[in-house]
Amino acid sequence: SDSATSATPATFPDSFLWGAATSAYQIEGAVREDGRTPSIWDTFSHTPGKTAGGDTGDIAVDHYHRYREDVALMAELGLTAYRFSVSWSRVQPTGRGPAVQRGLDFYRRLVDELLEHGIKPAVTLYHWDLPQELEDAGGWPERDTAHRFADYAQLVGEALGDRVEQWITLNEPWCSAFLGYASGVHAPGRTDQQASLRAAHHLNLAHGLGAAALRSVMPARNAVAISLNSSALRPLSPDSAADLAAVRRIDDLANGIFHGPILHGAYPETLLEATSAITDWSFLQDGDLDLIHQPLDALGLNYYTPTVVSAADPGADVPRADGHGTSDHSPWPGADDVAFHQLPGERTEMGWPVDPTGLYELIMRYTREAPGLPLYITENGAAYDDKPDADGRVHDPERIAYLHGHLTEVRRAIADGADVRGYYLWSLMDNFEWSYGYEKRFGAVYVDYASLERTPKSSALWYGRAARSGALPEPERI
Ligand code: GBH
Repeated sequence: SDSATSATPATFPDSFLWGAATSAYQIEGAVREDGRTPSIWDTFSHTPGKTAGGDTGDIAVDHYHRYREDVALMAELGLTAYRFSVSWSRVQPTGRGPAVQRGLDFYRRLVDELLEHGIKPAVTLYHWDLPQELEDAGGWPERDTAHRFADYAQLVGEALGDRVEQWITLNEPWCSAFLGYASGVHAPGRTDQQASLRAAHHLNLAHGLGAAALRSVMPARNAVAISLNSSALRPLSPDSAADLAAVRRIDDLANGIFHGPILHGAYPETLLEATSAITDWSFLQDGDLDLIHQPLDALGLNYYTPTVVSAADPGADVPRADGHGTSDHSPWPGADDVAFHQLPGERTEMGWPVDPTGLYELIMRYTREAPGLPLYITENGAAYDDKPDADGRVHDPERIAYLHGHLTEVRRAIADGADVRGYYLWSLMDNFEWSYGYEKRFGAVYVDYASLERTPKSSALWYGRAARSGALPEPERI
């Protein structure tokens, strides 16, 4: 990136974590083993027409059986941290009641394997796979789901709190609420804007109750965080007042609806007003904001691409790029007068424009908004059309360039005073990319879906070198 100046130090702090991330449903497979029951993603992926090619996570990359090999690979590459998620329906099959020990044992073995290899585990409790029984009882639009999550958080905290220091309550609640309940491109596939706003509030409540439950059972040294897909927003025309107003509308619906209550103990007034035709927010009860506004030890930012918006006539046939498959339903409640655009220029295989400056902007924004709160980049990465060449190697120079560009912006932010403690590449290996099935490859490690054989791509080797040296190798060196 042009903006990274030569004044930026070449190296990252010694304690910087060089990680990779995954999530349970995307990699584990073994969906019927050891007492696990279906989650909303099992149901959704088995519903015809919901995922590309009808792909499901039934086998995924069989990590449940191959975790030792996967941990060994991470260690060989030189990674120092690994972020994974726990499958709720493996631990608590009905979403209620006591824990299934066989389910927890898998995560105990995984964590022990990581620690033996000197890799620091970070556990995400919820990466979109609600036990189906809880959805049958109403899912996230129901308040009780937040209490069920707190019980589940306590069970996992009791089981792993002695050996895992880094905890993340929820991954990207925006996706759970608005892709799951408004646009319907994610499980459970509902298209009800009012339900999606209720879901967002109950996810916030789940975060707060879950954070408190974790703290009540874990050693005080452990850190509790949340991972948000914070949007870097840009007006289509920077000089247009209407486009700037559209940025503020979407900023409330993308960022403020989560950061507001979690970091500041309040929803933006402008959000409550702009959605008042959809809901009166009567599900927001006295005391909820205090419960949500728990002390946090860190904030996780997931970043892929900026979001460009403009004002549009309501009802006009505007492009609606939600980057997650197509739907006639918008994931933005009450924002039918906003249009979404893609930046010109380079795109990844998802069609997402490459612009590392959005990551710098977000880091600096949250450095200002939450002074003193350590930040982690809990996801960043790209899908490319990777294929093994004749000698079986996988060369992915575009991914190396993507990682180099984004890590350069992280380093620039650190030089400018941001407290970024680590980076988790999305993803360790190719996996089930939700509605896109196995069509999109985000891995630094290539997976042959016939043999399930793993092959590090050149980006994995490049990233491993960065991890070992604490500095970014020149992209053209590999
Ligand atoms: C992450 O979601 C997930 O945590 C991970 O499981 C997944 O595999 C990975 O990214 C890759 O997709 O403004 O309407 O265009 C990323 C989800 C993608 C959500 C971009 C917001 C833009 C929404 N984000 N998206 S829109």
